[in-house]
Amino acid sequence: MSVADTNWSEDLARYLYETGEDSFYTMKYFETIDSTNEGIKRAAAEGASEGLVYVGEEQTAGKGRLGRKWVSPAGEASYFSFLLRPKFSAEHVAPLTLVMGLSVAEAVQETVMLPVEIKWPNDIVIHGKKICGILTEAGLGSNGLMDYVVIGIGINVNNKSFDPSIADRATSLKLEWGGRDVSRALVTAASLKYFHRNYVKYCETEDLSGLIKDYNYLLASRDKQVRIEDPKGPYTAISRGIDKDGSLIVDLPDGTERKIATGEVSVRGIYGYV
Ligand code: BT5
Repeated sequence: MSVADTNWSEDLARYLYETGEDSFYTMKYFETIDSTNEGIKRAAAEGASEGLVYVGEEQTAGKGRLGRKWVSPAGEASYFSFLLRPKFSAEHVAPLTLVMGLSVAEAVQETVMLPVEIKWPNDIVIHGKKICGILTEAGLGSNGLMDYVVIGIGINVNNKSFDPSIADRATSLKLEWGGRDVSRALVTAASLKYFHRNYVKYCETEDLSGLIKDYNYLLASRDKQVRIEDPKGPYTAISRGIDKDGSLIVDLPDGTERKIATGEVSVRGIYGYV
């Protein structure tokens, strides 16, 4: 099967239609955009509805977390962001990044025969290298509920090489899959499909209870030793998986359990990035 994807936005629109996901998502494609997250935020300010998806062939100012940069050349990868208008309060927003991570991992599993894993909280890795980054941003309404949430995803699909500054930790589906081309439209449509499914589950309880099992199954560090880069001093522990709010539960050497909140510290495998 050929998966050449020169008209990939048309293919993406078709896959969303064929899976019925066009009832939730409305897609808009840009040859070039500063950042799909910024684009969705602008649309949100103008009153756009939940489910609006911006897809960029190229981003001129792709963003990571904490002001970091997301390398976003044209022609190889998938960059997309979408708008949610959740009816819950701010504390329920952070775990949505984990919901998205799980959804991308499921989509990658469906698209290629590769051992995909999640590096807590939200990096998707294959053979120990990062293939996807997720950036969630939110704005609060005057009533204390969320006005909007934007989830932005960058998936390295057909990248053949990476800038030396990230080459040791970044990879693409193509590089890991013996040089085969992978359809950007398929993996993007599948990510949106799984997110929609998982988001419905998330909204039932407003936490991860219905998704913990699926998430922990794909967690790279599960039952392995990890190094916790605590500002008070690093320590090692055994990772046991997440709980319903997305915290990582670890067992300390003295047998006690500790809960690590997302964003609090970084957790690494003891032999490298994962
Ligand atoms: C992330 O940040 O992983 C979130 C990235 C989100 C990107 C998407 S693309 C669509 C949407 N629009 C945007 O503007 N952003 C979102 P963080 O965990 O902070 O990781 C950033 C770090 O990953 C950088 O400092 C680099 O070390 C590395 N990096 C940069 N570009 C990369 C790439 N293409 N592949 C793998 N690693 C990369």
